[in-house]
Amino acid sequence: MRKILNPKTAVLLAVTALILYERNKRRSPRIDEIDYGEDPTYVIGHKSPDSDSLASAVAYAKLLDALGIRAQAVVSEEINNEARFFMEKYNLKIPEIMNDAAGRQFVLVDHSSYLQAIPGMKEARVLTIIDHHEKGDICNDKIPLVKIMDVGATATMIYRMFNEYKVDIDIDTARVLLMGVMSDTKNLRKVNTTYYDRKAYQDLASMALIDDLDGLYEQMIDASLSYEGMNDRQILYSDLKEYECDGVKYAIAAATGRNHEAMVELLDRMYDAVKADFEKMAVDYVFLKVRDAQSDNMYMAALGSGAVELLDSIYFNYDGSRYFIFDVSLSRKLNIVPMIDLAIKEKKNQ
Ligand SMILES: [Mn+2]
Repeated sequence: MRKILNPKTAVLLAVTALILYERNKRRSPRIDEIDYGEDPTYVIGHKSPDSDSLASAVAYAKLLDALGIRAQAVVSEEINNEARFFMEKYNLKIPEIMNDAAGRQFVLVDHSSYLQAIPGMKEARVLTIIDHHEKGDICNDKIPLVKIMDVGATATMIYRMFNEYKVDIDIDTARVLLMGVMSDTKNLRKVNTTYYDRKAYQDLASMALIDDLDGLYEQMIDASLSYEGMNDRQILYSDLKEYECDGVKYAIAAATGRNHEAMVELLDRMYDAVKADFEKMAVDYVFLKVRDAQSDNMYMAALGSGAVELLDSIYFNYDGSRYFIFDVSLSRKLNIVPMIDLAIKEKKNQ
């Protein structure tokens, strides 16, 4: 006797088929299934490029290349001293700077929001996003591939993709990816470090043929704290934020020195830069805060009429010459700004 499909089973099978069909439609494509068209594809990280952004862009362009896709890594601005130190130490090519995205097509690594992207990204075509931060406002359903993973470094995700696509990692790529993982996980010491980061770090270290990773990391930190090649003004503006309270405008510039001497030197150089630039800065007060990375102590200085008195009314630690001396380091946002705002208000009420 011929078996006839029971109607209930038939409906169930049809629904299952439909679900599988829909799921397959939404499945992420392989990266070599994406239509890259005729134009070159640029791979880029976020503004103020750090080691992980640089590493991810360089390595992902390599991966695309190995899969037969014409791709070029670029950076948004000059890379920082840490990344530059690493690239120069291992004779690696630093990508060109690109600062207008309009009309071009991109793979974005290590960022997914317009605030972090180079100008013109709204007028660009985004083909892929690979990131380890919160999903940003660039992400949408029209982008063929969006990969977000909660790991310590984007470089870790890209290392995993080389394995997924069975692409060999050459020594230069292993070194570059290792730089990204080391930097973003603080040599595996940062709390964001996952199992995948440790695995990537271990595997890449053996491919990179580098013996003393801890020593290398120390050198990277040292480079990041060197401010080498920067003039006084560049140091002053490298991390300066402006605030306003009751019509009083002020700026707080921050920096970190690798030890006590470096901290004092940085503060003095920034102090000179403020003296030269004070009129142009168009604020009532400028406060400087420089941390000593070795001891975690902090020095501050204050410029502008009444600025020293104001800061001393908060901390009572003015040394009478130039410095305010702290044996802890305070957060600009959490500790210093609220206290300065309070002092400004109190002064007005006197
Ligand atoms: Mn990163």
